[in-house]
This record gives sequence, structure tokens and C-alpha cells, in this order.
Amino acid sequence: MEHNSETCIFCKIVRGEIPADIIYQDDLVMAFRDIQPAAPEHVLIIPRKHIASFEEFSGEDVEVAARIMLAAPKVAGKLGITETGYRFVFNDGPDALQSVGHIHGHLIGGTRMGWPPF
Ligand code: DGP
Repeated sequence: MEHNSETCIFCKIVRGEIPADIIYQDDLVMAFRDIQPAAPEHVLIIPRKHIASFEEFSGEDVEVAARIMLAAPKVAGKLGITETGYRFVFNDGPDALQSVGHIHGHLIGGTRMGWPPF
């Protein structure tokens, strides 16, 4: 997994070095469509700062963490799924199948989902 902001694929999206279908952004977070959508609507919400996992959040990242959560309903509104609902999940570590080492929330919706996810 990638832990270096120079080569991190999501840091490259933040820096504009590779394209992404951006749905929402502000000074602390970005939201863009997942290239391998798992549902009709699938957007990733990430901190602009390279934070690899929940364990790497520190006290100075409180505003970043809050902004990620506050971005979710904004993204859902832009996708038109506020009323039908959505799931906002974070995969952290190998058992959760995290594949990109830059923490990201998956906002998925546009269909009726099942639970639990295994
Ligand atoms: P996870 O397995 O939870 O670490 O999710 C990583 C997600 O990132 C996966 O659903 C595919 C997506 N992804 C990987 N590379 C890119 C990329 O270059 N652009 C976009 N938009 N999504 C990517």
C-alpha cells in the first residue's frame, strides 16, 4: 500500500496531476467518482492532506475529519440521493481491503443495498 505523498495516487489527484471527476471540493477535502464503481453512485471523499489511515489522524486534523463528514451530505445532494439514502464507509487496513493508503470514505448509493457486507 502507498504511504508516500509523492507517489500516492490520491495525492496526485489533489495536485491535479491525474484527472478525476470531481463532485465537490473545498480547502480541506475533495470528492470524486470512484473509477471502479461498486454501485450506481460511488464517490470517494478524501482529505487533501495525505493521511494514510484513521490511526494517523492527530488532534490538529479535527477540522479535516469534520469536513469529511460534512462533505457527505453535500455530495449526496449533488448526486440526488439524499432522500433515497446512501452508505458512507471507510476501509482501514487489510481485513477491510483498503487498497489505497490515503484515507477515503466511499459514499455509495443509487440502489437498495444489503447488510452485513460479508
Ligand atoms: P479501498 O479499496 O477502500 O482502498 O478503495 C480504493 C478505491 O479507489 C477503489 O474503489 C478504486 C479507487 N481508485 C483507485 N485508483 C483510482 C484513481 O486513480 N482514480 C479514482 N477516481 N479512483 C481510484
